[in-house]
Amino acid sequence: MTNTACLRAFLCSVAVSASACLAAAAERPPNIIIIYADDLGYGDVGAYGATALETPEMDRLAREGMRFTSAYSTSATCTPSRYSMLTGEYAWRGDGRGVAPADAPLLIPPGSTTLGSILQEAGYYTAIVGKWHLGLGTGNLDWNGKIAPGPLEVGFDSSFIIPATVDRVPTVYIEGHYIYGKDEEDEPLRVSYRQRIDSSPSGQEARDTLKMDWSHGHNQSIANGISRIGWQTGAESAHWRDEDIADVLSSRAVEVIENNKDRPFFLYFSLHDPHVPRVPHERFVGATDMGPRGDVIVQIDWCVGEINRTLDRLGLTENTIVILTSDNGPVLDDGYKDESAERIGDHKPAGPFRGWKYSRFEGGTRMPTIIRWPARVPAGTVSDSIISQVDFPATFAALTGRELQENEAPDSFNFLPVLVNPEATVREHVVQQGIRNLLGFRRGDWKYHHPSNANTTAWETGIDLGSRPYPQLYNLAEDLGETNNLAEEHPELVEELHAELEALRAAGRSRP
Ligand code: NG6
Ligand code: CA
Repeated sequence: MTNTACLRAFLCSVAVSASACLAAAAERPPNIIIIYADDLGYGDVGAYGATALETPEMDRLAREGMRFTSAYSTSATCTPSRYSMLTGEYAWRGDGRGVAPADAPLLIPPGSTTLGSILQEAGYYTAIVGKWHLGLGTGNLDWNGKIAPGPLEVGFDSSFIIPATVDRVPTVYIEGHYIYGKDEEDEPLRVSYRQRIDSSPSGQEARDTLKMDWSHGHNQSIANGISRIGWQTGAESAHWRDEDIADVLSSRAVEVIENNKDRPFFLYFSLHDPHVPRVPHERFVGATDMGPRGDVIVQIDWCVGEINRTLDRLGLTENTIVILTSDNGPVLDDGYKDESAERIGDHKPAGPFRGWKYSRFEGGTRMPTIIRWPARVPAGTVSDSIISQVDFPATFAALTGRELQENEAPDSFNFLPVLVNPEATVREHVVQQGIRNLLGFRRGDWKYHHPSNANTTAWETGIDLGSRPYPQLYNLAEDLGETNNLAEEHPELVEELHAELEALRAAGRSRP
């Protein structure tokens, strides 16, 4: 079948009437935009119950689309979640896919099947704007030459990225294969996470000059008055101003949409907020009573609004799939003194769940997730079906009529059926990865944590990762907060879930 015929078959199978089916046949494939927040929690969004801040643009997506209560990132940190979302393979299947420094070699081998390559094959223009955090180059990266391989070698036609995180050096954007905005006379950029290469004072030494003080880590090179993880020198003309990152990324995202309004496009809009350092633009300072963490969530909402307004203006809203979600759970103090804990009040960043970023408790990976596609997805619906971000490749492959080979996207399930029927079940189980190799396994309403002797707190954050030397078993139907360990009452179930997790680990795949 051709791509168009396939799309037509899917649309017809879900269309309610023959005339809708005919209309669908004439339609071009939907545009796809993933708005990926960084460390945004389930409880941080109005549509998920937040009242301490307002998120009208995200709430609009929920009103006009489907809101998920059991949608997961694969992991409780950034790098593995993004790896899984783009490749359709659980990141814990391989080594070296934990939180990556900016100069880690590219984690996705060039030429792999990725979400981007699948959509390229289907004729989409594919773009990434924002945080990458999956490594660049092949080791010993020269930041002043051609920076490759990177996004352009794994499925993106254009790329404007923050290489790792904003709290890590280098503090420059990369456009295509090159540093963006560096004056030619400026000193070359050098980066090291191992040794000091910088003669200017560090965040440790010049602590009293900092715009935002650090609380743990984050005390090496200073840029824009904020000290970071790692050392850098040179390329000062290219340094970003943290206050402008949301504006810069949004204007790039809007440009991608405008430039491609006449053909199908996929935009991976990967925000920095509300990750640390939390530095809202001046116009958002004081937008909430919660300090910078609340203010940058309002700033995210503005970014979502930029997408909404652009789609409306260009008449693209109806046939664009917009997915709003986050890469891992929330965190308060993640290394800077930004009053996030002191001013939290009654706000519950992880909603009803136990655990935070880094943790295999639900709060680490159960993500606010809204999918709007006015042409197909019923408005104002809520789905409790289990889906995961690792499902994006299979879902969009199905949408474009591409069959996946057995070795492609081996953990990815097609969730198109849920988009037209919120009660459909497409996966019975999902694996949740915390740091320190801690895995959680949800099947139906049961959540199993395998026993582990790993240290249970994440650095100075004090976050409970869920590590215990004995098994844990929770019934999420009555205990969303994972407080009542039923492992001793149900030893047979513990054994069954343990065996199932081990089997899908050994099989190298979990899609049947
Ligand atoms: C940790 C950092 C944290 C954050 C995280 C990555 C320390 C003590 N903590 O190592 O601040 O940068 O890595 O976050 O350095 S993530 O969302 O990109 O995974
Ligand atoms: Ca993150």
